[in-house]
Parts: sequence; structure tokens; C-alpha cells
Amino acid sequence: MAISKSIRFLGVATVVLCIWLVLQVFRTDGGGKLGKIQKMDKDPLLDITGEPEEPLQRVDGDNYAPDNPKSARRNATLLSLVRNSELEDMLMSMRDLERTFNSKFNYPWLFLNDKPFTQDFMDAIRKETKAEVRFEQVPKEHWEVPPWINNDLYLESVQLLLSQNVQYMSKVSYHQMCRWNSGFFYKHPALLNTRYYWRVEPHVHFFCDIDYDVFAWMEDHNKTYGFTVNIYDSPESVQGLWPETQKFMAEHKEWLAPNNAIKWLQDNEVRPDNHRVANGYSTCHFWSNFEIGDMDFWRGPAYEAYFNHLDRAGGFFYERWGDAPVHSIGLGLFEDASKIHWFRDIGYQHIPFFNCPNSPKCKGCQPGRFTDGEQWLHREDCRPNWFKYVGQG
Ligand SMILES: Nc1nc2c(ncn2[C@@H]2O[C@H](COP(=O)(O)OP(=O)(O)O)[C@@H](O)[C@H]2O)c(=O)[nH]1
Ligand SMILES: [Mg+2]
Repeated sequence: MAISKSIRFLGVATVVLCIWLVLQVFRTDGGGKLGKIQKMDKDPLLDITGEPEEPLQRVDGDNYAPDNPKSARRNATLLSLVRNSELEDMLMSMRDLERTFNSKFNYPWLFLNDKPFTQDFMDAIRKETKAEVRFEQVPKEHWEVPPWINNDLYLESVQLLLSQNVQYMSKVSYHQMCRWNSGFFYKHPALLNTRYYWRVEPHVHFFCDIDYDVFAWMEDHNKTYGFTVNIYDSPESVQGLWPETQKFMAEHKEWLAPNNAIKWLQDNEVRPDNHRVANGYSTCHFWSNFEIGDMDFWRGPAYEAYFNHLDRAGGFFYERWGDAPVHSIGLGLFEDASKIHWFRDIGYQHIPFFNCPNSPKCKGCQPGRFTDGEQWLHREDCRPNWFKYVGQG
């Protein structure tokens, strides 16, 4: 009797131990740390990719019809800054996104431009969607070179950084665009009552059917920012960005999120040269030509103060700070890393990089292919660091 009791006890203990071990193996370590990978030997996009975790909101009857006043759409818009001359490229992006996502969900499109849109541009765009479309101009004061930028100093910096092969350095409008995307787009009067946006550039491709409402997913899963491609930047273009960031952080330690992604921002193991030239910044960033985000983060006090600090420092002109590293550093420092989501299921291309999942929902891209450009471009993939420090969530 005594023996069978202890055997029974041992049996129960073994079962409990097994359950505990299984739970440890599948443990997600809390939101966002899901699936950390120490070393990316194989692209995770080669594994079958499904939809992200439930709850997912889907089309049901007319709940997403364009003219339904009680539609299930969230407070969100598709958003493009674009020039009149880019009409054909914009139509190409739009056709892909309408086919894969928006013909089902009918989110409004907002097109912005520093110049007035031509009638031809507006007419052609309207033909591509049943959803509401708006065209607005960027306020002059959001676009103009700010008065504290010294033109002689700018021209000197252009000479210096062109000699270091910093692309677009001499194009003032490119600097203006990067500054506007960093700190102004979400202040446009037409967006003031909108919370989520999906940034869409001309000449990009979307490859996979998206059958759930991505904005509802962001809101229901408490996400701030979604990306597809995560890469290194040209370190010469951001030499002063990290030192300025450090100055700002010395004054504002209170804004550093407890679960931040600073290790991703500071990694010096994989690309030590980038880290050295960029004075302590890995140069890793979310490639911001694709963004699905919550503008309340950009509008919050931490990012706003950070942007103003950078803007005053002048690096949007004296160097070529892009909105991608600026957004990424802001998110990596001030936001909980679990609120940043890799949309592995959204097939995407902006030349020369891809996010191409292995899924029956995708057509027209090769699963796991990171670039169709030159071989050396493969080293530009910074996902291995993101997966190592944050995870695949
Ligand atoms: N309206 C307007 N849009 C611009 C200007 N410069 C760039 N853009 C837009 O800003 C985005 C990024 O520019 P792009 O030329 O694609 O830069 P790249 O992707 O870094 O090579 C695209 O959506 C462009 O249409 C500009 O001067 N005016
Ligand atoms: Mg582009």
C-alpha cells in the first residue's frame, strides 16, 4: 500500500514536471520577446508564415463597406507623401495594396504634397479605389528649411559628406522630406483626429493577401509600430545622431522605457565599422518607407522633445539624418519593445529589399529572399539583431 502510494506520488510528480518543462520550452517571456533567436542561421521567412495571433477582425457582410456609416474601421488612414511626377509609381503601389488589403477594408487614403496636386494626378488616383480619397498640401511652415540653418554651413557640409558618398546630400528637398517625416507629418491638420496610419510610398510592391484588419490588430494587441524590413544605415549620414541622442538622454533619463531596445541600437558586434563611424549607433533601423503606426506615440512628450532637440542641432541638414533612424531611435528608447511588431506576413518590396514570407497567401516574390540587388547588400539585414535582442513578435 505504502509503495503504491509513493509510486502514485512519483507518477503525479513526473507529469507535473513534464508539463512544467513543456511550458518552459514554449514560454514567450512576456509580450514582444516571443521567439528570440540567438543566431539567425536560416531566414525565419522560409518557415510557413500564417496570420498573427487572434483576435483578428475580418470582413463580415457589409461591416467594411466604403459608405457604411457604422463600419468596423478603426481611426486610421493610408498615407502617402508624393510628388505629381510620381503618379505612375504611386498607382503601382496603390494597385497592389488595394488588391491585397484595401479593396476589402476600404480605409481612406490621404495624399500629401508640398506642391498642389494636379487635376490629372487626382483623377487617376481616384479611379483606383472605392474608398474615400483626400488630397492636401503640406503647410509651408512644416516644410521650409528652419531659420536657424545656416546656408553656408549647409553647403560646406554638402561638400564634405558628398566626398564620403552620402547619397542625396546635395538635394535640399530630400533633407526637408526627412525632417518632415521625422517630426511633422502627424501634425498635418488633416490628420489631427486620426490615430493610426500606414505609410505607402510610390513604386513599392505588396505580395500577400491580408484578410484581417491590420489597424484593428494594432489596436487590439496594444501595438505602437509595425515594420517589415530592418536594416543598417549608411553610417556617414548619421555621424552626430547618436551623440546628440546621448546629450538628450542625459537630461531625460525618465523617458527611457524599462523594456527598451537599446541593445539593438548599440550593437557593435555585427557591424563594428558602422558603430564606430556612427559614434556608438549600430545604424540599425526600421525601414520607414513601410510603417504602420500609432501617431499618438509621435505626438507624446518624449518623442516631441527628442525631435525638437534633434531639429535644433541641425543634423537634418548638416548631416543627412533620415526619418528611419530618427523614428527607430525614438521607438527603441521611449517605447516598450513588446509594442513594436514585425509584420512578417506582409509581403513587401521597396527596391532593393524584400520581406517575403512563405505562405499560400503570397504571389510574386521568392520566400526568404532579402534582396535582388548586389550580393553585398545581404549584410545590410539587421533583423538578426532584432531577433536576438527583442524577438520575432
Ligand atoms: N511631395 C514631395 N514628396 C517627396 C519629396 N521628396 C521625396 N518625397 C516623397 O518621400 C518619399 C521618400 O522619397 P524617395 O524619393 O522614395 O526616397 P528613397 O526611398 O529614400 O529613395 C516618397 O514617398 C516620395 O514620394 C518632395 O520634394 N516632395
Ligand atoms: Mg522610396
